[in-house]
Formats: sequence, structure tokens, C-alpha cells
Amino acid sequence: SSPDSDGGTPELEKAGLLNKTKIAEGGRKLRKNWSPSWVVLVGNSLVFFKDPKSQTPSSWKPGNSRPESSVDLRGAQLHWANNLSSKKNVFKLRTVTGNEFLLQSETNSLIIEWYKTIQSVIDRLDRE
Ligand code: I3P
Repeated sequence: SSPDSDGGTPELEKAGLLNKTKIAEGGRKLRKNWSPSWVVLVGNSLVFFKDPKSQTPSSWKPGNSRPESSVDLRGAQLHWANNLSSKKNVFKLRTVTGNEFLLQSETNSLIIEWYKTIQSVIDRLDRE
């Protein structure tokens, strides 16, 4: 059984620094504004924190810092999106509510790991 099978503290799946921009809110297109974000995948959510460079090392941990925003992955869609940016290694995450984010890393292996891990959470939620 998974650590969260009793409804306790959700499992931390992954955390790291990615470049992020929101490109749509409720289906309405937004102007891109790329910035580094500390991204935490925990339970059914992707949670965005400020770049931890400007914070104390442990301040991103759940409970220690207020997230900038968070995304419910239930019903979300993930697509590679190198056509949507001049940057390399970009994917798009679209929520059921029509919010769209681009996430990017200069490191190819790192963005592939993020893509796979987020997709596995989406797949798990689809099966529930
Ligand atoms: C945007 C900025 C973005 C770029 C975007 C530009 O200009 O340079 O970094 O996206 O390209 O419009 P501004 O800062 O003046 O808003 P990428 O880095 O993802 O290419 P786009 O309009 O083709 O999306």
C-alpha cells in the first residue's frame, strides 16, 4: 500500500527548479512571463514556490512556505510543446479549468523525468 493509502500526509513525489510561465487562465490566453520556479509534486497537485535562491534552504517544504500557486492534476493534460516556445525542452500542462502552463529546463534528462512523473500521477488519477 502507498504511504497515503490511509489518507494521511500525501507523498512527496518530486521537487526541483524549472522555468515556468502561465499561458492561459480559464481558457483565456495570457502574455508569457517566464521565471524560475521551485516545483513540488505532492499528492494530486503540482505546487509552485518562489525561486528558493531568495529563500532559506528549507523554506519551500510543505507547511514552511506559502505556495505561489498550485495545480490540481486530476483530469489534466500533458503535451510536449517545443512548438510553443523558442526554448528547448518545453512541455505544456493544461488543467480541467483551462489554466495552461509551460514548464522548461535546459537539461533534457531532467525535463523528461518531470514529464514522466507528472504523467504517471495523471494516469493514476484517471484510474480512480
Ligand atoms: C516574449 C518573451 C518570451 C517569448 C515570447 C515573447 O516577449 O521574449 O520569452 O517566449 O515569444 O513574445 P515579451 O517579453 O516582450 O513579452 P519564449 O521564450 O517561450 O519563446 P512568443 O510570443 O513567440 O511566445
